[in-house]
Amino acid sequence: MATADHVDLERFIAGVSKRNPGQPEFVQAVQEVAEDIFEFIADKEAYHEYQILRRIAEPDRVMSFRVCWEDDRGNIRVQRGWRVQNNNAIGPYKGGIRFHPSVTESVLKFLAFEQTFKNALTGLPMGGGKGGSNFNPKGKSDHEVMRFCQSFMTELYRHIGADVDVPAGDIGVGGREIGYMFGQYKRITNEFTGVLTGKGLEYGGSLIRTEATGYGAVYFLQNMLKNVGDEVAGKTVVISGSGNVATHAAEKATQLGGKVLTLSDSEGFIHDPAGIDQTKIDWIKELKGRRRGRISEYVKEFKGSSFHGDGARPWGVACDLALPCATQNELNGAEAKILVSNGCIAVSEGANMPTDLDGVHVFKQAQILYAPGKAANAGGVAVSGLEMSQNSARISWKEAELQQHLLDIMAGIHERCVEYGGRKDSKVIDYVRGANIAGFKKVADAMLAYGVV
Ligand code: NDP
Ligand code: 2IT
Repeated sequence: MATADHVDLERFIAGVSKRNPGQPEFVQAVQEVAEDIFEFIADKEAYHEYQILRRIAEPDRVMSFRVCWEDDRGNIRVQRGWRVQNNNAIGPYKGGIRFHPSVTESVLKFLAFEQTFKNALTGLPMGGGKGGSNFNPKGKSDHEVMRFCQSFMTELYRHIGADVDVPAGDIGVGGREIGYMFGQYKRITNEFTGVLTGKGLEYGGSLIRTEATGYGAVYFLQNMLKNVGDEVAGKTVVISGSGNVATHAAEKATQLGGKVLTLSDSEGFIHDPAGIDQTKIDWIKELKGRRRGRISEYVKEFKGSSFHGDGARPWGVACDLALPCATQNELNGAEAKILVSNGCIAVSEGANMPTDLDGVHVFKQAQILYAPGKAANAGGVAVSGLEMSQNSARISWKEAELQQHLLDIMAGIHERCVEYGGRKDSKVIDYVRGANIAGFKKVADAMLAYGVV
């Protein structure tokens, strides 16, 4: 039945582009997934008949709202806020909130789409969502950030709930912002529920949530290397970003015996041939955290290192392992070629969609170990899922227990990728294909169970 629905990939992508004009990031994310799913579903009639891919690539709903706030000089400022609820077939919508001037509906739709597959891969019952605003927290006082967060939540609260949609942090949203937003939610609703994750430990947060994304991305790398009889110890590591994900990826890579050579921010990257060890990582955490400084300040503190400005990216520094942990499309096809030709054997994405489509094709063709963000950075949302469980049961698990859960969940995602990413004609696992198909299958089968809803 419904053979007319067997549209080819090109026509499908042309349709997605047409229905989502001016949304290149969203179209890119859908294309990357569709390239694998079309092959997988070729002989699976039910997925065609019920238009599963088409339905996953159409968010359940997108809310857009005005956010007014007053700056410290008394000026009234107007920002735009969104929540994209992509799919709740396997659990409440779940995904971060991003505050950055580059945030658009396209960026949040791509993130919510990716989140749907990522959350399915964790094995926990979470659907996919994402939200945010074009608000720029850089240079704002704590009080300005508080007023913005309160105003943002005053609109958002009506769309979320512990069993409906559970936001968390992302770029520009850390512990401070989650605290302000949770406080406002509680004030408006008079309810203390696990409506947000990434909360402070004093008010329902989970141990290791802060570390989980960066650690998880390195655990995934470790799993890929182990699968080919290799390890992190003794390897050089290039990392982009210097926020939550990047600093914790650097920390775990160092703990496992790797030598981290670079970190970056939007102004450029630092290169430290002596290696960015734990003392230096702690200094950076303080710099980028409480002091809200710039990565360029590193070279004044640590001799022998250099700063490369004008937004330069670290991919030209020769390395064995690479972890893009800053933002989307920060690694293009030409940079992917340089990494490969410099001998990089594995890439694990801490960020969401950091590699553009050309870069993905370069890594796939070179047959290096390449883990897409939806698999490699799922450790963060996985521990968010564990925070939800702890909140529902009104208990707190011990650190050792949570560390073991994180290790097991990352190993489980790796296994699912191997199961669906192996090819008869190659010994190399296609992790992109594995993640796409394993994530898709779980959501798709739940959607089939519901019929047309
Ligand atoms: P942070 O805000 O803590 O840090 C972001 C880092 O990336 C900063 O170093 C920032 O530099 C840099 N950056 C941001 N935007 C750009 C840009 N346009 N160009 C260059 N550099 C940029 O965010 P996170 O560490 O939490 O997030 C990093 C990535 O990881 C994102 O892709 C996010 O979606 C993803 N992720 C995060 C998870 C989490 O739990 N936090 C979970 C899974 C994925 P600067 O200081 O100059 O802005
Ligand atoms: O991209 C992501 O997975 C996150 N920003 C974390 C989402 C979450 O709900 O913890």
